[in-house]
Amino acid sequence: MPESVETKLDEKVNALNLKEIVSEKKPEPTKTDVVGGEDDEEDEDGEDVGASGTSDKKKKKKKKSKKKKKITSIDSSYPDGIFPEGEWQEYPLEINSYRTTSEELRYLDRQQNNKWEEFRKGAEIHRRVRNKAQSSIKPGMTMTEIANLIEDSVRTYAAADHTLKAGIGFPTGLSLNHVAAHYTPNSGDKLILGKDDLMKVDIGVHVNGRICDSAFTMTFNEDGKYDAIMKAVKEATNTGIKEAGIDVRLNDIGASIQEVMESYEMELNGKTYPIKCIRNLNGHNIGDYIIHSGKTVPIVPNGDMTKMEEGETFAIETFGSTGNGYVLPEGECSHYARNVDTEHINPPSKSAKELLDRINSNFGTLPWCRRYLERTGEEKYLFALNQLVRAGIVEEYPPIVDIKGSYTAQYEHTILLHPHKKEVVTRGDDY
Ligand code: HZT
Ligand code: MN
Ligand code: MN
Repeated sequence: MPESVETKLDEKVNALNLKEIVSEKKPEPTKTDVVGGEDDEEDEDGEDVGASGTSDKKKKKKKKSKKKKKITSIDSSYPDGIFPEGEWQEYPLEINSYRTTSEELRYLDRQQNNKWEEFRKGAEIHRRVRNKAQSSIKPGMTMTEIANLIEDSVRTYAAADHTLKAGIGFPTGLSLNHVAAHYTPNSGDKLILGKDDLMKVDIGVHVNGRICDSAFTMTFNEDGKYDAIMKAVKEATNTGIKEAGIDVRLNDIGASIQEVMESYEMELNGKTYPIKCIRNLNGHNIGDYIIHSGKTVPIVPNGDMTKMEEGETFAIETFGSTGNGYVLPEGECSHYARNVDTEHINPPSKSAKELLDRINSNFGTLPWCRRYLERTGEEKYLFALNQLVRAGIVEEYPPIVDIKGSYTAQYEHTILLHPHKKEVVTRGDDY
C-alpha cells in the first residue's frame, strides 16, 4: 500500500477519535479458500482451453480448466495500482460543453486522482463480485448462503487487514418481491430463494471510505414474466445517469426518470399493471465513509431546485413497482449505521458504551448489519443496541416494502462528477 494511502487512513481513523482499532476476530479467507461452483466453466485467466479437442491431452486440459476458480486480492491483478476507468459521459447542459475539452479542468481532475483510483478499485471489485453472484446464485440456496458468498468474495478481493481500510461498504441487500430494499438475513434466517422470486442484489464496496454503491435485479423464472419491470427500471436508471451532471436540478432528474419508468406496463396472470416509480425512494450523495450525505436524487419530480455540483459523487438508483409505488418499513431490522454528529450524546449504559466502541472501531460511520457485529465477537448485544437506537446514536434502516403480492425492481450505479466529464464508475458489461 502506498504510504500516502496509509497516512490518509490514519488521519481518518484519528478523526473518528478511536482509542484502538479492533480487527475482526474471524480470519480473512486464506489462499486455500475458493469461491466458485463445481460447474464453473469459465477459465479465469481467459486461457484458451480449446473448443473441439478430443485427444486425452486436451480432455485433461479442459477438465483442469473446470477447476474452481481461486480468487485473490484485486491488487494482484493490477500491480501498478491503476484500475480500469468506468464509462465516461459528457455533461448534458449546453453551458457545460466547454468542460469536456478544457485542459485546465483535466489538470484539476488529476490532482484528485488518488480519490478516483480508490473508487475505481472498489468498482472493479464490485464487477467481479457481482459476476460471481450472477453465475453462482441458484434457487434453493438460503439467503444466508447467498450473503456469505457475496461478502466473502468482497473481503477476499479487498484483502484488507481492517474493515475500515477496504471491504464491505454496507450490508448486502437481498430483498425479494414486494420488499424493495434493506433486507439482509440476520443470523438464523432460514429463508430460501425461490425460482419465481424477484431479487434486488445491492452490494457495497469501499476502499479507504470511498463507497461504490451499485445494485441489480435477478430472477430464475424462465418465462420472462418480469422482463418488463426489469427493463423499465434499467432504462429509468440509465436515464437518470444521462440526465445527471454539474448544475442539473435534482427535480429535473426525477422528472426524466419517471417519464421513462412509467411508459412501461406489465402483464401478470392476465392482469395488466402499470410500472410505477417508488416515489419515496431516492438516489443520494456519497461521502467518505458516509453512504448518504446531503442531497437526495428523486425518481419523480419533487420541486427540489438544488443542483448537482463539481466533485460530487452520487448513487443513482431507481425502483419500479407493480404495487402502490410507495414503501413503508416492515419486518425485523438488519441494517444499522451510526448517526453522524452524535459524538456529544452519551451512551445510556455501560454495555451500550462498550457496544458503541465496538461499532466505532469496526465500522465508523459505514452501515453494518447484525451478522457483521457478530463477526466481531458480540453475542448478546440486542438490548444495548436498542438503547443506542433510542438514544439517537445509531439509526435503524429496516426493510422497506410495497404492498404484499407486488413486485419491485432496482438498478443502481455510482457516478463521479469530475470537472470535465462524469464517470459511471460501477458500469459493467452486465448493466
Ligand atoms: C442506508 C443504509 C444502508 C442509503 C439508499 C440505499 C442501499 O434508502 C437518502 C437517500 C445502505 C444504504 C443506505 F445500509 N439508502 N442505497 N443502497 N440503500 S437510503 C437513502 O437510506 S438515504 C436514500
Ligand atoms: Mn445500493
Ligand atoms: Mn444507494
